[in-house]
Amino acid sequence: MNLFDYPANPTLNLLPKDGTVNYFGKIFSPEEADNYLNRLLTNIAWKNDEANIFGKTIIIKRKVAWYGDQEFEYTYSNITKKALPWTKELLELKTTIEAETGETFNSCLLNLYHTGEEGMAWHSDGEKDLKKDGAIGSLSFGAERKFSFKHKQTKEIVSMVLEHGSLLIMKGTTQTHWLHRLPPTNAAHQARVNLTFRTIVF
Ligand SMILES: [Mn+2]
Repeated sequence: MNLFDYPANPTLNLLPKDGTVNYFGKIFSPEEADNYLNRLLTNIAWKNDEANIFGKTIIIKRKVAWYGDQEFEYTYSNITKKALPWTKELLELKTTIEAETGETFNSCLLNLYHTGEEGMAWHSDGEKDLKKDGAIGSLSFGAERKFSFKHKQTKEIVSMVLEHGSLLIMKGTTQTHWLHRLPPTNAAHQARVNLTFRTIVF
């Protein structure tokens, strides 16, 4: 079997309009991807996600972590987090995807979905401290999961499968015009780790 079973075309825009999404497919061999998955599960300071809803703190099953060049503060769901310093594997991954895409990143939000029961509802990454129209590099390890975009006005939906060891880039006006989500599924029983490399501005 070839390491790269489904060659993807990273120059293809998967969105029909109002933004750019490029899928690079599997950029790591299965062995490298397994190795990163294990290292990330072990070495990342995973914490259950929390949301502040009407003044009440809700504990979420999905785990998260936040790393960066500096102790950036990052706020979402009304909770502010301070970035931890890069680990060895995160720096390796950042260097790899910077070379692959020609973009640069200064921070990374990680999500751990333990099984297919865990997902992420429709949202866009429109936080005010993110660089406007900056690229977001999304690496996936572990269970293959469907990922969808929905146009905010036309409600048009575009979906793809994010493979183990794969890279997806969202850039341009994608966050302004499109929502995205990770739907829950009965098909996935293994964990998925997702890393989204971003650029934070002050
Ligand atoms: Mn997102």
